[in-house]
Amino acid sequence: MSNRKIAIMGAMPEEIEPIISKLKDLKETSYAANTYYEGTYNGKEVVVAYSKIGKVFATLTATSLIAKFGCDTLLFSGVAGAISPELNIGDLIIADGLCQHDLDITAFGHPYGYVPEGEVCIPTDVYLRNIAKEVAKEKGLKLLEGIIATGDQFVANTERKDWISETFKAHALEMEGASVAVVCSSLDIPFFILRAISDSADMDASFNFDTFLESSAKISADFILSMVDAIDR
Ligand code: 4EH
Repeated sequence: MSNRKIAIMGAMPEEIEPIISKLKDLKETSYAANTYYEGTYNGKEVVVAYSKIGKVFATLTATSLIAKFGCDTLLFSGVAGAISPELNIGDLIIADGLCQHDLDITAFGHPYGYVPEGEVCIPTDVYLRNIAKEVAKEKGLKLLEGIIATGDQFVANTERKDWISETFKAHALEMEGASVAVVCSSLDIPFFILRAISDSADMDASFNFDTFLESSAKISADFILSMVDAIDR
């Protein structure tokens, strides 16, 4: 049995509710204008929170989970807009790397997504990715692996989506993952980003998002809980 303290983070209440409802020994703590749920899942210690939407809130929550609550591993669960045509609503994607599609100091000759002393694409933990592949195999689920692009925009147009696709070779997009990546890589905490597709970031995105948020969030949350069971380091 590992004695790790695993952070499980989402952005919206719908993304973490299916996880909180399965915890034991639940204790709620208010911190930094948010609620943190400490508990156990099959004997493993976890701390769960939703950040609220976007990069700044996600940065605050990831930092708090690590620096205030003492988590030493971070798993993100949520939904995303699809870029890759291979991804349909409800499909799962794990990030091999995260980039910020709205970060732009190209006026100084830098590439999109880059600032000095940063990285365009921050890789996720290989051990956690391998656990995800084992879980997917066991459950007979399709699991895509690719770059996920993050920005403070709900993308609902194909021009922007195609630009992100070409510029970052991204397979999916959302609004929090790269923040978690910056925080965790800076603090040397192994992290993992899982997303189930809720829409395709096109003109139907807001309608599909509202329709599929709950069901796709649950697909991602259930998978994350199986990963918690499988983590044995
Ligand atoms: O946390 C935000 C949510 C949308 S904004 C990012 N999440 C969902 C992932 C996501 C996404 N991000 C950018 C799914 N589809 C996306 C897309 N573009 N097309 C939101 C949602 N509901 C109410 C208010 N804000």
